[in-house]
Amino acid sequence: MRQAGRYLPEFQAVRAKHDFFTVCRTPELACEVTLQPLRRYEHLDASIIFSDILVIPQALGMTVEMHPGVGPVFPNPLQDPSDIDQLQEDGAVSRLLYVGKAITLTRHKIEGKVPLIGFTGAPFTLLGYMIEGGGSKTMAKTKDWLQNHSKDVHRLLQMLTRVIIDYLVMQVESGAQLLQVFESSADHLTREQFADISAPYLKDIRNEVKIKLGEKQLGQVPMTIFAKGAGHSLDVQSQLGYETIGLDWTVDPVEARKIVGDGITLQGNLDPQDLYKTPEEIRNLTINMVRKFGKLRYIANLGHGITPQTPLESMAAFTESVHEAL
Ligand code: 1CP
Repeated sequence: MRQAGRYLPEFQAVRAKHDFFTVCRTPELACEVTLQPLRRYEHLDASIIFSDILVIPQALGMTVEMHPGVGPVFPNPLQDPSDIDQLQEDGAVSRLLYVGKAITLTRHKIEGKVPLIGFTGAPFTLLGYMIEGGGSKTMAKTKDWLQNHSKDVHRLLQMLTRVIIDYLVMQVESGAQLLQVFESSADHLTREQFADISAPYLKDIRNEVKIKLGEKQLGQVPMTIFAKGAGHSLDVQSQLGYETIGLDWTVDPVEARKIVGDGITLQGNLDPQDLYKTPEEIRNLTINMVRKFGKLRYIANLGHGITPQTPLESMAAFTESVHEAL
């Protein structure tokens, strides 16, 4: 569950005492909030390390703040392509070792009960936040860069790709058992743009991570791509080498399966807003969802992040219904 913690009162209690990025940077706190949903809900089958995709821009030297009720804010976003030269690629992953420490501690504390997922933002999504200075409905500035500074856009995407590869390898060295790559801003891209500025980098990430894990004799871990809003490019996504493709709720599971074939796991895709319905309605929707995906090569999940006001009993209804259906 993306940003799953924020609907839990026990998470809010930790946040009342500590700034968001302090929680990310303090392995004991990151571990504690990672474990909270597992303590509350007996039917969760996996866990995702508490962190955020925006720790990478921070490690490159940018300031990122989490403003309550607003979300992430960059006081000094990239304004001009020359600002790329100020980013500190050297040593970026060494400044993210606290994520690895949180993963190792959490792996020990989970005691094998469920697997622990590591994650990263994908290059285009991170670039968008770095240029917009936070979340954006229009991505107007990013689209201006795509139009007018195409070479610099690719230069920055390449830099982010290099950092992401080493960051993911470090997460596996630290104990992550599956890696998820979030291309959350793909919904701003056309099919042509997705093929140009997202897919090639996603493919490089997958290939290089697998090569580096092999060289370090770390075995292999499955990788998931979640490209929100890129249901128009499932054929392209299925060629990237990821074991799992995450679907948002706009994609029909039966149609998706036809396009990607039988060799790839699908993940998703209940609309998070459905969790505001009654437990009985949630149960019906969930059972119907599992029926459409089928029980083979399937990871039940929401189609995007859970929203902060989601009733606690909705998550119980959702997870229980998944187990009932399986
Ligand atoms: O469930 C968990 O706690 C797991 C940790 C996790 C993950 C996987 C968090 C903690 N963030 C993320 C990923 C993340 N962060 C994504 C990719 C997934 C997605 O598409 O939602 C994105 C886009 C972000 C950026 C971000 N961080 C946003 C979205 C802003 C926007 O543009 O709309 C927000 C609201 C955050 C804050 C955040 N991150 C995580 C939590 C628990 C929160 C809530 C804020 C808080 O506690 O103050």
